[in-house]
Amino acid sequence: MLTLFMRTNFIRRVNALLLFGATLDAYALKTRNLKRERLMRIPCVSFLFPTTLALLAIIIGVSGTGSAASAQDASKQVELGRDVTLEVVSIPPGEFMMGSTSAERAWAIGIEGGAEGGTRRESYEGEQPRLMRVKDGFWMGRTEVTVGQFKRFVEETGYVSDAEKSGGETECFDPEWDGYQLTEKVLHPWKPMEDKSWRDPNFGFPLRDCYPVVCVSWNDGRAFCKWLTKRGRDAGRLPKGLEYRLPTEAEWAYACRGGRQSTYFWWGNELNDGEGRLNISAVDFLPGRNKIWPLANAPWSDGFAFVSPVDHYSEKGRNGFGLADMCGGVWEIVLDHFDPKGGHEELYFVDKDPRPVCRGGNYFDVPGNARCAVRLGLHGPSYSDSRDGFRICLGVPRD
Ligand SMILES: [Ca+2]
Ligand SMILES: [Ca+2]
Repeated sequence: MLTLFMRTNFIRRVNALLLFGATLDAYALKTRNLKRERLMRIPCVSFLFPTTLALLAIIIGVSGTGSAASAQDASKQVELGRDVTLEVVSIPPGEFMMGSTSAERAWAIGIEGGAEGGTRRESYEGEQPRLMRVKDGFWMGRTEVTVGQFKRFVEETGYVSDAEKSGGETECFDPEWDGYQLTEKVLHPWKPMEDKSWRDPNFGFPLRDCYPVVCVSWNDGRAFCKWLTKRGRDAGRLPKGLEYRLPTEAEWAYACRGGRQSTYFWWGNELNDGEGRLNISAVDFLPGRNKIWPLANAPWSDGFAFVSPVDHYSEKGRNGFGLADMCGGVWEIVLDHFDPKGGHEELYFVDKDPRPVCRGGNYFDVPGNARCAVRLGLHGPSYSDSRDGFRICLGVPRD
């Protein structure tokens, strides 16, 4: 039985990678009108190598464990200039379950999950898990976009973020906050500030290039992606038919699960197995205080009360696709507009009052709010705060 299971799994893995290789081959074929020697020089061809290597790794059995561990070998560095790079990882097409079961939602608001019960947040995950397909392979940032990467974008373009515009604001941690009255409702520690932005998110400690960029909006994330696309095209390094953009909600949710169909977290259902894998609300003192977040539920130290360097937990913090910080770190704004009834397989946009979806929970969240299925709608496309960032993907255009 086990052998049969392993063989079926093996065939599915190979099929998935062959399909992804075929998708990339299709892009290469589109460029057939180029001379062969020129074709050999375009990066599209170099994109094929990691896939082939991953496939070979599976065939010769050196890919490690897990159906998607093989994909960890398929990565590529995108040059942003001035020695700044952004690593993308290949994600094969596949299926997953969007949403969560009632048992999972009950856990999320229980003792371990620690999320506030009686809110509508659980219903946002959808009635029940729904099978969804991501039919095109794509590439995704290994990590959330960092301060250093966003800085390069601003250096080169002079871009002014939504929070920095006249009348703009962003929500940051209030240093005066003292919300430890646990017998009553815990007061929210974030408040709108006009003079803060991604350059200074008011953490109270120096900003580092290796932190995820925060205080950026859906608009800002899209502008960053457009810059990446233009940069790649201008340099002749972007395969035809692909663009940098925010991932769709389905792509993000699928990528978060790292090859699994449906578990609370990308490593499984056990919270304790999350130790050393993610940055959420744990038993770490806030800077300058001898207190932790009042609702901290993870019973270990993860080293950070606020943001942590991206990929800080390295191999142990990467999911089956090799992606870091998909749960925790900072919330990740995706391309879709929020539908309170649940996420969609195809890109979902509304005409009126769009609210971008963000995913994955953050450093301030309890475990129940840092699951793969958790989703929130932001106030609007220009809204930002110091718990939200984004991650890019490279794929077929979606809007
Ligand atoms: Ca933490
Ligand atoms: Ca994250």
